[in-house]
Amino acid sequence: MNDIKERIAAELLAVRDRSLAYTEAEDDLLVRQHSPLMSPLVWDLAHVGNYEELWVLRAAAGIEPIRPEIDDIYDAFKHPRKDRPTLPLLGPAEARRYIEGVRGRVLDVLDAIDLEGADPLHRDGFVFGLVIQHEHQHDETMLATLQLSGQPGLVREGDLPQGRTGGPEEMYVPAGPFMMGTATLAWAYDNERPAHQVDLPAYWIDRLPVGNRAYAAFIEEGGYDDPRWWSAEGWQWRQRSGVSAPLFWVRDGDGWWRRRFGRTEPVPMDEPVQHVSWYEADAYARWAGKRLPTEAEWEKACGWDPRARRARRYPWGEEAPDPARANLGHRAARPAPLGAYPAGASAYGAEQMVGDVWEWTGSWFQPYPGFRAFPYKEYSEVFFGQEYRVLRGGSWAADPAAVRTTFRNWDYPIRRQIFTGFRCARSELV
Ligand code: AVJ
Ligand code: FE
Repeated sequence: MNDIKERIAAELLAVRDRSLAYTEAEDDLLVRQHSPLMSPLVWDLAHVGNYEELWVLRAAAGIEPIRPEIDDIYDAFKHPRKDRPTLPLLGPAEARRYIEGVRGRVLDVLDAIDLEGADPLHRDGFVFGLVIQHEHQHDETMLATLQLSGQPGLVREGDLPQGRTGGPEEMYVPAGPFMMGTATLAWAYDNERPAHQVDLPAYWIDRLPVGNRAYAAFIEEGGYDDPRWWSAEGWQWRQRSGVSAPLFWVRDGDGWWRRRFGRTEPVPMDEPVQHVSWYEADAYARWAGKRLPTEAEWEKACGWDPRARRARRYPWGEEAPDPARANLGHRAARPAPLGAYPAGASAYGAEQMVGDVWEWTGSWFQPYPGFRAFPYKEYSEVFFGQEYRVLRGGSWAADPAAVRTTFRNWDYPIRRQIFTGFRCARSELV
């Protein structure tokens, strides 16, 4: 096997180890629905195998279906999450057997495939990148499910670097064009293409994500009760939901506590805030005299190298993420403290743009000019419009395989179970 094939095999193994680790629990925990927002864990487990069967075995290799009768159950578009516990799902043991059977054949396909072939699914191992990133994204979703369930067990206390205080609050990004999206990253999704030039006026972007201390000040100063800070829709949501703090926060006397995978602990004031909706992020930004960055502003501040006039794969350059540069891959079950990654700074000096928390942007999830769906419309295209807001950067729970400066994630503006925070921006005063 050549280097690329070995790398693919290693990534396939790593993501499967991860999925199995998240589903080691007793059957009852796996088949139960912990929240109507989420699938039972055993659905995600078999779904990633079914997706792998559909794309690698059937679409890329032309192999006959193994279990066509279960396709319907694991088609995310046929059954909303809230209905999934009522489906005749494979049980945990059967799901594990099924995905292992698929995986065995996938490794045979990998052995035989021509990565320089004409088929765009084969070329550069695209179809393997597709299933690896897909499974990692479901693993992150499973972590959110487990966090909602309140179960202990997934708190990993990997070493995170210390935070660092001082330094500028905002970084200046001068006016000028940059290239948004990618023309060169082989495993990028269709929604990251094509690369296109975007010319932005000058702006300021926060060096760091908004922290819990600043967010708590917004709460203390009545931010949740003042419609001035909220969009019309956001205020409606605020009224209807009764929300008055990030999800999983509990007030105790004068202090704030949070629930994290079954533990209750004081809110660490020096961490980026997470579990806030887009509406809360938007309101905070207005209270702070700022706004959310547009998606283009976010990407330029993160990935553009103005000296070399080219985009970087990661804020710091091309080298793969490591523990000194970003908090990714569920090494610890939390964001790192603010200022922990000076070595992970972007060319413009913005920090913690990759890892720690996903960041809400001010933009709707829309196609780039010249977008072409590949390999299927249901990955990105059906979500374009004015329903979903773009999230960028990846959280502590995102794997490096599914993180890069051009990677786009999206969700409904009311969602809070995801590992999401934000940073602010503002236009240059003229
Ligand atoms: C890109 C995270 C919004 O979880 O709905 C998983 C990824 N697509 N299976 C999602 C995805 C198909 C997607 N997000
Ligand atoms: Fe999926």
